[in-house]
Amino acid sequence: MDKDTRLKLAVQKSGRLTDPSLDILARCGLKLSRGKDQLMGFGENMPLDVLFVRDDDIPDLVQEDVCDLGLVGLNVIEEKRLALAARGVQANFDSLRKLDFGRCRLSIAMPEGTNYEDAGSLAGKRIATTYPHLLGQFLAHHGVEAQIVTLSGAVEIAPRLGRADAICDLVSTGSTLAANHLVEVETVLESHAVLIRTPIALAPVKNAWVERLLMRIDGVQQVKESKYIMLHAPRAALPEIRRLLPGSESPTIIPLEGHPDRVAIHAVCRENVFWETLEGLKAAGASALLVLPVEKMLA
Ligand code: PRT
Ligand code: ZN
Repeated sequence: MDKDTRLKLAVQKSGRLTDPSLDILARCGLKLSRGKDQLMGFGENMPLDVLFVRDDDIPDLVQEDVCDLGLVGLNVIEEKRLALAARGVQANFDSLRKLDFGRCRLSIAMPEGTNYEDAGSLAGKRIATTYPHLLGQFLAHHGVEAQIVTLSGAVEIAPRLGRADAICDLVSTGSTLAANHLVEVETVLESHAVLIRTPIALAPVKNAWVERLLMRIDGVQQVKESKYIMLHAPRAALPEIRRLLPGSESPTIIPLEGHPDRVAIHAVCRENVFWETLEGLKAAGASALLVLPVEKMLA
């Protein structure tokens, strides 16, 4: 019964994606109560339960239809897709949404001072990684033959230990590479978190909730930077004002009682409104400027 009516979503139990995943779900309106074992979260106000697992297990859980949905890094998904393909198995997960967290890149890095021109410079080198399939695809794409040294972690110290000449690992700020005297030479994959789902048809109730969740995620992601701006301006300055409003489509223009040559303008700006923009608007004749955060948006 439950299997047919409640969605099951896999989320990383404890790691970089945990807080932003729970945050986006909360912003989508989900109230979760977590049991003592902390392995399951029960959706109190939506038929959606969260299963907390290691990120590497998320594609498998969706693949095996244990979970309907998963929140995981594109790097994990793409590595898994290639690993399955290598075994002649088709990946059973569809990407539904790109999410605006978990940003990083899978890069190849070499010790400082190494001569590097292009991918050809990797020929014959030993490259340590936890992403052998993505690295293999990159090398094949560039027609380079190199030795892939598959490790389960601590990739960044492999060159110092003499186990590799280069590494292929995730980078976000670059400080881990710098601390290990490594420099990035190639980007293999630009990554971010994604929402995946099973391609298997879901019961209509569940499907309807997936659609609702997606609409809410879109709303949440759109409003992040959005601002609602209100101002007064001379009618004659309208074209200039519209040009200055960042990312706004069609502002609402309201006549001002007793001031035929002035109007009030209300607009949603899809980008942040900086002081510089406000100063520009003021210089164009605007007054009574007010910028408000947007909490929810539904197109
Ligand atoms: O226990 P579990 O298996 O669930 O967690 P995990 O240790 O495998 O994953 P975790 O929490 O480290 O990362 C989860 C996901 O976050 C990854 O799959 C990526 O999609 C994403 N992500 C974003 C990152 C990073 N940024 C990142 N910087 N994952 C790992 N790193 C590591 C990287 O491997 C390197 O060791 O951080 C170091 C580099 O960081 P900088 O900032 O020094 O460049
Ligand atoms: Zn992991």
